[in-house]
Amino acid sequence: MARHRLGFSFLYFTPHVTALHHCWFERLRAHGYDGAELPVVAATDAELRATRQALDAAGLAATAVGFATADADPLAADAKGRRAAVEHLARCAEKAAMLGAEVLAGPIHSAYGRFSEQPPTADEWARCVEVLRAAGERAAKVGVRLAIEPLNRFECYFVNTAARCAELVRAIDHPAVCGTLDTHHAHLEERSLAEAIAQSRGTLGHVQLSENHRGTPGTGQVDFAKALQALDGIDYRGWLVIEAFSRQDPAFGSALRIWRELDGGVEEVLAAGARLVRTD
Ligand SMILES: [Mn+2]
Repeated sequence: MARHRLGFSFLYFTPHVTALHHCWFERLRAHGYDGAELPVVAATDAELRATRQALDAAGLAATAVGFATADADPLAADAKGRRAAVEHLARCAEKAAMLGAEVLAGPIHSAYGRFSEQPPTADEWARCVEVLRAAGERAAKVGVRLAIEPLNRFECYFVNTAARCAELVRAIDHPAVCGTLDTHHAHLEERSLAEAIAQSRGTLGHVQLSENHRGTPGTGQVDFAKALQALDGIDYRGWLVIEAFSRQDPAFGSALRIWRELDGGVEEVLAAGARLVRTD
């Protein structure tokens, strides 16, 4: 199996990383991780500079995670809203670049948590293509790729599957725009994880490994060995980021519908995540 760079998402701790969280970088390194996946939407420039310094000191790289918001929605019917979406995503890409990240993943296709209560329309598709192409052009200028993440039906209505994400990436047709696959969402939406990955050939730029229950990876129903094998089958060379959620930040935990303990602590999650990927 190809050796992938292994990351750990700090959304486990918080949607807003500050110096309080930098102590975990050394633990990631100790467990064999190559990088941290860091949320950028709420981060200030000063925080990003401090985080970059702490990453460098620990010998870690970064990937970034962001999302589209209600006032910066790529699907907005008005041109002003879509311009705001391009600016928001361009700004997220700039923040990613400040961390030294080359990829910004997440649900950047539509405002997180907003539902039209209807299936997606052709007009929405056209707006999304236009906005993400323009945002990709801006991201390319700072050396960042936008990696569109499909979410399950309970978190979004616009991109639920790998096939639709691949179709969207092909329609956008920009070298700085690619797709993400998160095994948690795929577990809910796909007929087969292997088939979903095969359908992502040529468009997949980022992978998040996450359990069906969002807790310690390897303790649930997701077949990670099969996913890794399928990723080798499409010659995937990008990051593998361990994504688990908790109630360490109670408000964020509630927003993500985490209502119980899903793990035995961060050390357990870090070790289990590394074990999934570092079989050599
Ligand atoms: Mn994810």
